[in-house]
Amino acid sequence: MSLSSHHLNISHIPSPVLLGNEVEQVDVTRLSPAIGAIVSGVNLAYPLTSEVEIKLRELLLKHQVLFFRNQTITPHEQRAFAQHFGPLHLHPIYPTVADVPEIIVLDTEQNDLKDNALWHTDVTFSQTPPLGAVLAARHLPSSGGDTLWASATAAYDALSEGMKQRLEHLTALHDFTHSFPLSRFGRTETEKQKWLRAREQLPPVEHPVIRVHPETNKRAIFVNEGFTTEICGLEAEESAALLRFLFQHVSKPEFSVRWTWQEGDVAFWDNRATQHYAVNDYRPHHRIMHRATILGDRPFGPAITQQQKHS
Ligand SMILES: O=C(O)CCC(=O)C(=O)O
Repeated sequence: MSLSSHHLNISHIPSPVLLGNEVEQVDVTRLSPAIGAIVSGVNLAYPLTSEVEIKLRELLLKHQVLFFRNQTITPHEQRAFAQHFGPLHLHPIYPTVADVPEIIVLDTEQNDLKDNALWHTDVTFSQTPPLGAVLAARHLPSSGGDTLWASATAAYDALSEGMKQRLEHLTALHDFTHSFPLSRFGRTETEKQKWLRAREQLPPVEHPVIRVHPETNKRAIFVNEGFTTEICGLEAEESAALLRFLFQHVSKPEFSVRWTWQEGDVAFWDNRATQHYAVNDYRPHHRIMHRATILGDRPFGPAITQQQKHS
C-alpha cells in the first residue's frame, strides 16, 4: 500500500456509530496486567457527559494508558477532549498545528524525532510536569512506528524493600536540553531564538526520584532517560549507575504494553505514572502524530509532609 493511502483522511473512516456519549456504552478491554486498556463506546469528537468524563478519569487511574479506536477527531476536537481533564500545556520547542497551538505536531519530516525513541515521561523538565497527554495518529507508515508505555508504579512495586528505602529521599535533576539539543532544535534563527528563550525560562529542575501519585497515592519511579541528568547528592559515577539501573528496570516488558497504531487511533496516558517509547523502525517512511498535553501539578515524594504537599 502506498504511503499516501495511509495519510489520515477522515472521509475514508466509517462514521462513528455513536452520536452521543453514554456511560452505559463504555466498554473496557485490559491489555496487560500492568498497564493499558482499549476503551470502546466513546466518541472523542463529541463533548463528554460528566458521567463519561468521570468514568474515563477512573479508567485512566486504573489502566494508566487508554486506547480509543476509529476516532475521527480534528485538532480542535482533540483539544476539546483533552481540556476535559485540565488546562493544556504550550510546548516550548515543538511545532504546533497552525490555529491550535495546544496541539503539538510530531512529524518525522519536520524534526528528526529520534529523541522519542527512548523511554521518557513528557515534560519532566518543568516544575509541574503534565498530568497526561492525548496522542492521535495522523499519518502512519505502512508498518512499524509502534509506541510502548511502561507502568512506573508497577516498576516501583517490583523493587526490593532495600532499594525502595534507598530511593525514598533522593531527588534528581531534569533538563530539557538533554532531549532537545540546540544542534537539532536550533537549525534556523527563529528556532534558535525559541530554544534560547526556553533555556532561560526552564533551568534544570529537581524532582523526587520516587513520586507519589496525587490521586491514587501509588508510588512511581520518576526518573526517565529523556530528561533526567543526575541524582542529587551522589558522586557522578554513583548517580550514572543508579540511573542506568532505574532506566533499565522501568523498561522491562513485564511493566509495559506495546501499541500498533491504526488510522483513527488515539491514546490517552497518565504522565504521572508512566513512561513511553516511540519505536524508530520505519525510516525513511513518514509518520505524523498530534499531541495535546494536559497540565499537571508539582511532584512530591514519599517523605513529604501533608503540610508541604499543600503549600
Ligand atoms: O510518537 C509517538 O508514538 C510517541 C510520541 C512521544 O514520545 C511523545 O509525545 O512524547
